[in-house]
Amino acid sequence: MTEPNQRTLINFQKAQFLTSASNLSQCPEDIGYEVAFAGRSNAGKSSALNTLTGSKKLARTSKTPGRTQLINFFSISDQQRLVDLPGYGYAKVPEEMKKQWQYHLEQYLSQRQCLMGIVLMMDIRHPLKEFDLMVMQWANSCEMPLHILLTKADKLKYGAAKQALNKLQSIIGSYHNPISVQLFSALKKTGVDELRVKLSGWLQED
Ligand SMILES: Nc1nc2c(ncn2[C@@H]2O[C@H](COP(=O)(O)OP(=O)(O)O)[C@@H](O)[C@H]2O)c(=O)[nH]1
Ligand SMILES: [Mg+2]
Repeated sequence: MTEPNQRTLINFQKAQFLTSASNLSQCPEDIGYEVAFAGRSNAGKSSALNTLTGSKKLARTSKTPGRTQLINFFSISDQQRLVDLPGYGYAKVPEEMKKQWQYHLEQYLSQRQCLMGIVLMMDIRHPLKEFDLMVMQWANSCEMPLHILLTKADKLKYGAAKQALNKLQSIIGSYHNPISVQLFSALKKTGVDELRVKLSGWLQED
C-alpha cells in the first residue's frame, strides 16, 4: 500500500472504452474504484473527459446533445474506471425517457459500492439548474464526495469566472459532504491538473 502523500498522479491517458450499460445489471463487476461524470446535456462533459484523458474522441463530443442514453465505462486499469453518465435536461427528450434515465441514475448512484465520487459539470454561465441541485442534494444525503467543474470558463473574463467560483464556493459551504469546485476549460486546457489531482486521490487506496 502506498502512503497517501506518496500517491502518484494517475495516467489518465491509459483510459480505454470498456463497455456501455443501460441499467445497473449491465454494469461491469462492482470492484475497485470508480468516478462518475454527470452533467446536463451540453454542459461540456464529453469535452472534459476527452481533455482529462488526452483523447480527442474517447467520449464523443456532440453539438446535438442528449443522444447518449447509456452509462459508458472507461477503464484506466482493472481496478480504476471513469464513468460517463447519460446527459440530462435536453428539451427534446420525452418526459418518459427522463424518468427512465433518472431511475437508472439513482439505481447506479445508490447501489454502486465502488463509486468513490462524482464530478458534476456545470456551464459556468448557467450553474445550479434543477438537475445540478438534485445531484448535489443526493450526494449530500449519502455523503458521497462531489467535485464540481465550472466548465467553459473561457467564455467569461477571468474576473467574472472567479466571481462565479466564489459564489458557488459560498453556496456549497452549507453542504456537509466533501464537496469542492473549480474552474475548467476544455478549450484552454485550464483546470486539468487540478482535476487530475482530485481524481487520483479518489481512485487510489488510502
Ligand atoms: N468555449 C468552450 N466550449 C466548450 C468547452 N467545452 C465544451 N464546449 C462546447 O460545448 C458544447 C457541448 O460540449 P460537450 O462536451 O459535447 O457537452 P456534453 O453534452 O456535456 O457532453 C460543444 O459545442 C463543445 O464544443 C470549453 O471549455 N469552452
Ligand atoms: Mg456528451
